[in-house]
Amino acid sequence: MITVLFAAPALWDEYRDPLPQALKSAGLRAQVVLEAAPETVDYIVYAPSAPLQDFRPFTRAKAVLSLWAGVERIVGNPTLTQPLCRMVDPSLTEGMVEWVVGHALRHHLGMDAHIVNPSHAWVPDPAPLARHRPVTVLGLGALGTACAQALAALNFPVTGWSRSPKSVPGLRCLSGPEGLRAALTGAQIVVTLLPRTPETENTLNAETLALPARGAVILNPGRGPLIDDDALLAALDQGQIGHATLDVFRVEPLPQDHPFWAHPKVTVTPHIAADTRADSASGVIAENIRRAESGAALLHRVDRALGY
Ligand code: NDP
Ligand code: OXD
Repeated sequence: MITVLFAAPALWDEYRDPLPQALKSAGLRAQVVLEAAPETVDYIVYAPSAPLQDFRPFTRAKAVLSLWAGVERIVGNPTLTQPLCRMVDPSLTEGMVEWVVGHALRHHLGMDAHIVNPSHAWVPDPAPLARHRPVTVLGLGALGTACAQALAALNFPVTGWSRSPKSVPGLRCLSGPEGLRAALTGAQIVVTLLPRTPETENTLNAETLALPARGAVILNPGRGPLIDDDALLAALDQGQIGHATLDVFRVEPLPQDHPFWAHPKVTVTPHIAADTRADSASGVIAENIRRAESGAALLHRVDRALGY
């Protein structure tokens, strides 16, 4: 019998049925528990809300399986010696594609001018075709690649940027610190889907925010620290950046007195770009446990040195 410790009690109501069911469907004889003697636990399911911080007593655990894609709150935990896997799940990806495409189209089509038009102004100002609006996606991982491909399928010319070189059909792919400048220069929509690591902090700063086309739009569903808040506010006030739609922040919930809330060129969404859904995430967890039990390599393993 495999013992799976569900270390995210706040999420238990959502996972109580689908997780045991998914383990059973994967052909595993497993029990999912909220508490257990640490030395009896085979796998740990983790979320940032988990009270569990000391992984040392879990001497038998073969993996820590995160319900979140972003692992910045656990990756540096010095007590964690077990392999760490992040969440890569088709539903999460689907949700992110919908958020990114929806917000990109809002700005591309200039929808706001028609949704709020109290003076009933008749100003025919059609949007250019998507093929004339360059988009840059920073981060070409599970989420960034799917979003970039969805935007490219709508004919946006899309540039993607990653740490290591990549080749993705339909995208212009650039990489490394030297590729960032070219990736941002002239972009009219910039999407940030990088993980939070020491290297990605303030990727968008006073210098790099000057590179996109004047009036460009920033969409940040990645992590708050990818952007220097003060530099963004200055770029918005100067008109260099036309609008920022932000889903993630340095402090969440975003404090009531943060200037983003009241800024006319900022849209705040409350970290809802993509939700981990229990049904599909349970299948991902079960598949990884099945693999580990059969001696196969774990999927979506985090590189502790890289931090993602
Ligand atoms: P991945 O790990 O699959 O992809 C990360 C991408 O970022 C990779 O392309 C990677 O490059 C690139 N990258 C990492 N470091 C650097 C660097 N220093 N310079 C350039 N590129 C870099 O992550 P996901 O796509 O699954 O998720 C991305 C992030 O989205 C998560 O970390 C999380 O913060 C956020 N997220 C937000 C959600 C929300 O609701 N707002 C929901 C889920 C995730 P390479 O390909 O070379 O490794
Ligand atoms: C995640 C998130 O990382 O929801 O999964 O932000």
